[in-house]
Amino acid sequence: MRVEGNILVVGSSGQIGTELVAELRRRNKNVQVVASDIKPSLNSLQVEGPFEELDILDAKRLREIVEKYQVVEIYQLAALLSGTAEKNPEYAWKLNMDGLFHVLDLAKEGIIKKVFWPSSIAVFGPNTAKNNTPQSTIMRPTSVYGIGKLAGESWCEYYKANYGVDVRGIRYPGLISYKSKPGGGTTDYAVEIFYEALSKGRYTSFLNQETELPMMYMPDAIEATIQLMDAPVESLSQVAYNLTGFSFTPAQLGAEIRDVLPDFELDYAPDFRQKIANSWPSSIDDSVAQQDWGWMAKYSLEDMVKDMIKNISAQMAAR
Ligand code: NAD
Ligand code: AKB
Repeated sequence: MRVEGNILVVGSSGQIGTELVAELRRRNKNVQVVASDIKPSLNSLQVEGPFEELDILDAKRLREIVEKYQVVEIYQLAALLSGTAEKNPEYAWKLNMDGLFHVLDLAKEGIIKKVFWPSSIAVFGPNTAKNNTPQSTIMRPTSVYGIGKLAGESWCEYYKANYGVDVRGIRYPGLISYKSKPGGGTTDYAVEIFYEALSKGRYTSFLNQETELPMMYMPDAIEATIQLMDAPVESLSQVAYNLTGFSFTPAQLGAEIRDVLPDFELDYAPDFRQKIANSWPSSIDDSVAQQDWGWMAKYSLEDMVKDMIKNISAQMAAR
């Protein structure tokens, strides 16, 4: 894998960071992959390698860490996700935007050579075509989280066009994983359901049965992130790429789980996250990512369900 200096992952104790740090360390034995978060996690401390406590709102401390480790590449993952952001819009805007600026400004100075900043399907809104949503279309997000992601994408384009910053991103769909729990998003039900199915045999979904959303299994998301960061800069036409694995509704996911656990029971009690989900696409067209950097997801819905049940069962048995 191509990396010309040390790497910093900000927000490393979260759902993506936990797995990304481990995979970056596995693939880059010749460089230091520094994990950092406002809070350490058992996972990040267990994975061998440096960890620094960092509040991304503290630009001075960020610079100190970058200088200490001679970092040239930053993955800026620290954020409030859609559900949590809706409960605290002012702080969500501050964290999600200022965190990005602190990293982009180091890249503008030339200290950082490459930045990864994740966007989301939340950039789309209720006026966007729901099915097979294209890369470029009407956006107009209605959640505070989505407004921040769209503004962030525009700032990334601005820094790229005006200061030559190499910044890359993915509009991740809902991510499903078992190594670390999700951090307060609208798609979190699709992870919680597995833990409850295996521990209680039943689950109450906070989204209604017909809410279809785009999703992806975490191994594909990690692979995509690393592939995008490895792609030649000349091949990239976007700062934030549409990406998808598969789409399903809570009812369809329940039926897949029932294929493995026939007694599983599912009911529905939609809460405030239903409104957010209703404003997002049902399925995503990721053909631009396929064309620009050869993206292709590996996991199907059925593969993901079997793998989640196998791994969470093993975790529970080991307790
Ligand atoms: P997460 O909530 O699981 O992790 C975020 C991490 O950031 C947490 O460990 C938290 O402690 C840390 N953090 C919070 N405030 C911080 C601060 N001030 N300074 C430093 N660290 C701080 O989130 P995630 O799911 O890993 O998402 C990472 C990024 O990917 C976010 O930008 C999110 O919007 C984006 N994304 C995630 C998904 C998904 O389904 N997980 C989908 C689309 C986009
Ligand atoms: C969330 O639900 O907030 C995230 C996302 C799709 O951005 N999982």
